[in-house]
Amino acid sequence: MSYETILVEQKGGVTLITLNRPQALNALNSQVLADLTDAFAKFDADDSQRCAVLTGSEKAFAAGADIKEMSSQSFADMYGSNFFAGYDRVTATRKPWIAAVAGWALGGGCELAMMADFIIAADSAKFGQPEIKLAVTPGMGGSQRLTRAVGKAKAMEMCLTGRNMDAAEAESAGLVARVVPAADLVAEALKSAEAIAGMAPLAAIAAKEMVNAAFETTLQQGVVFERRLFHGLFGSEDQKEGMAAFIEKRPGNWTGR
Ligand code: CO8
Repeated sequence: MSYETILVEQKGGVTLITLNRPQALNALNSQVLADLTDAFAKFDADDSQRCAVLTGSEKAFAAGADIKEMSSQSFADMYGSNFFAGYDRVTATRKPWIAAVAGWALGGGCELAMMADFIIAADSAKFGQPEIKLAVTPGMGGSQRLTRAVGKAKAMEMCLTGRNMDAAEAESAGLVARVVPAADLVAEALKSAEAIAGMAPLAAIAAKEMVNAAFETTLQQGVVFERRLFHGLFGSEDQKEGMAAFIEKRPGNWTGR
């Protein structure tokens, strides 16, 4: 399947999606949204695919929503079309996916990266929510996900002043899982994705669901949700296989059942 604004490759059980609008530093226009939602839906529906990596270029993961596309829009256009609400379909992806970020991840680019299950950053990565400089605000979840990731002080400062965070600060603030040399970014992200793709698929989805529940529930509700999913995995063939494989000192052979 070929797309206008992204490249999609399958590498074993891992889908690599690369944003590909170099002339606009991967700015997110409506075509990118259409392409991404289709690619993520196909990834989620394909039983041969277990984890995805979303990346950009060396210079930019994505420099934001496309300002040229948005500039002349009216309130009625934006509100009437529920502009960019389609990204909810990306966040509804059930299988795990990783954002591999080099260069600029600004505005909607930072927000798209934060939709991932985790971010691996190149040492060149720069994260920011500069929308205030355009007399608007984050609109793809940045005020919520950035605040949950790094806390109120840094999120408020970034949203109010437009200050960027470099990779080292993003790691120490908890925005990214780890920082790697820029030259190794995609290889490192693929390595993590391959590790996830090698896990029993139902357990991987359950782990993702329960960690995400931590942001939606009280501690007690979250703990009960986790326990119920844990109990539920004992209804899977892979749980029997996984524990037998441990006892027999051999690798597990998963069926996804
Ligand atoms: N939109 C459209 N085009 C862009 C964007 C963008 N966000 N960013 C860069 N480009 C284009 C430039 O216009 C330029 O094109 P051209 O050559 O035709 O003039 C090309 O990409 C290269 O950019 P620069 O020449 O500016 O490259 P520099 O290396 O000098 O600078 C920067 C790189 C610092 C990243 C700079 O391009 C920049 O500041 N970009 C804008 C960053 C920004 O403000 N992002 C936030 C956008 S608003 C947003 O994301 C809202 C999200 C929420 C939407 C939710 C809707 C519900």
